[in-house]
Amino acid sequence: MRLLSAGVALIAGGTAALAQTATTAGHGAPNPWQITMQEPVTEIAQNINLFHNWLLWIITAISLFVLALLIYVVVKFNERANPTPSRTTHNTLLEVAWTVVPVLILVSIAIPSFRILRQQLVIPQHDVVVKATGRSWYWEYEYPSDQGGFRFEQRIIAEADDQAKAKPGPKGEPRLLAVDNELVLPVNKVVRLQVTGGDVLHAFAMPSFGIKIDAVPGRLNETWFRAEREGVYYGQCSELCGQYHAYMPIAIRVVSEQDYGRWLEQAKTKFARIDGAADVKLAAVAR
Ligand SMILES: [Cu+2]
Repeated sequence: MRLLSAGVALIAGGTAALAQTATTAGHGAPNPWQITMQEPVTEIAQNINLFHNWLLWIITAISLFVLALLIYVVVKFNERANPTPSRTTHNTLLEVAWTVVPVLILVSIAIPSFRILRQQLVIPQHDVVVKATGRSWYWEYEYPSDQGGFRFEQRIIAEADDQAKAKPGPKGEPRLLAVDNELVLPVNKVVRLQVTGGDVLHAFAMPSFGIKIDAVPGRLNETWFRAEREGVYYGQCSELCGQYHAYMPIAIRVVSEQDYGRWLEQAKTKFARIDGAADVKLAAVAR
């Protein structure tokens, strides 16, 4: 009985802790003991969640159906229950059914799958453009000339000499996800995200936005998002890229339009300009 009440207290405590983490950590990071997907904050992430749940129904139904068939066969057609085996080799109706039904199931998976893929890759009229470059082992962001014209690096918070010794951020940001410079973007605006690799393959992944896109050297991949809630959202490099692959997190702070304007003004003076560098490169090409 004592064990039972201790168990109940543990579960209640765990639920309270979970609720507390959910409110303090915002919507953009995994919670302890979480088994569902991260809370979606874009329309695409919501559609991915719905698609995931639809697939769960389908695979559950198929698994139960196959299990029922197996049990039926074991019980009905074992040697004892069925001493004279049937010599049937073909059944046209059955063969048509087991071809047509799986085709219909696959079509019901393919339609929402391709719809989401199209939604991710066909970019609507954008408000902001940001270029993310994956490097070993950090991210670099560029706001092009008409959006501010600066660039900065985003690195994990760690002991100065060792990336692998990741620390929680100064404001209690989660270890392994806390970064020095967050990527700041406005809420409810279409952000066009350009992704490339600076040295080897990386991948830009942000679960609560429904984004995972490869960062390939020499190639510019594009996608987009419109975050519907302010907050700090965390993601990670999702393509094995070398020794410190696990230590190049992504942090996006989504803020109101006014706060974004204020941050842009500061960022223009704080970070390195790219306008000059771009002009020099163009001049070199012209020559
Ligand atoms: Cu990586």
